Amino acid sequence: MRFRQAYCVRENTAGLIEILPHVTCADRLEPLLEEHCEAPACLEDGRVTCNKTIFASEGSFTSPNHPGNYPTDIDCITRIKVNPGYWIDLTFQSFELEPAPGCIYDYVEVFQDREDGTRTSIARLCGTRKFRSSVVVKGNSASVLFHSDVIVTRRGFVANFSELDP
Ligand SMILES: [Ca+2]
Repeated sequence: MRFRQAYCVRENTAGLIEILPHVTCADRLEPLLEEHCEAPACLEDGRVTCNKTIFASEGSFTSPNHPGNYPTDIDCITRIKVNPGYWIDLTFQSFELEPAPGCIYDYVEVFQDREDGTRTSIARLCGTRKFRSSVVVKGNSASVLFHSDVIVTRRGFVANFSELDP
């Protein structure tokens, strides 16, 4: 048996794609500009293993299948939560994604998540970065969306995060 995990996304008024919790999807109050559901591709073992939530003061995660190439047509959301009152320092120590102007094909997008459920895009990254790249999230909750389109893959990334005393 193969399992798929579906989730809903919408484009907000700023033109950013937001991932909606199922409960919000089913019982939303505000009309949406656009809404559709996407089912990520199944991985080899039949389970989608790339969505996860990490509650820790520090940790690391990688793109799926790293250091092998990531799969095509996949979306992974890694939610990070550190202790209240701290910020998040997110550092990519290895980063190799399909390059594109505007990062329209494959990308990593870092969001700051707020307590009221809103989410702000902080950075969208793609291509190859030879040096460590850091993104600071000025809050204790973040989501990192990794997206790949239907063709061309690379090795992906290794990301480390730690809490930052503002
Ligand atoms: Ca691609």
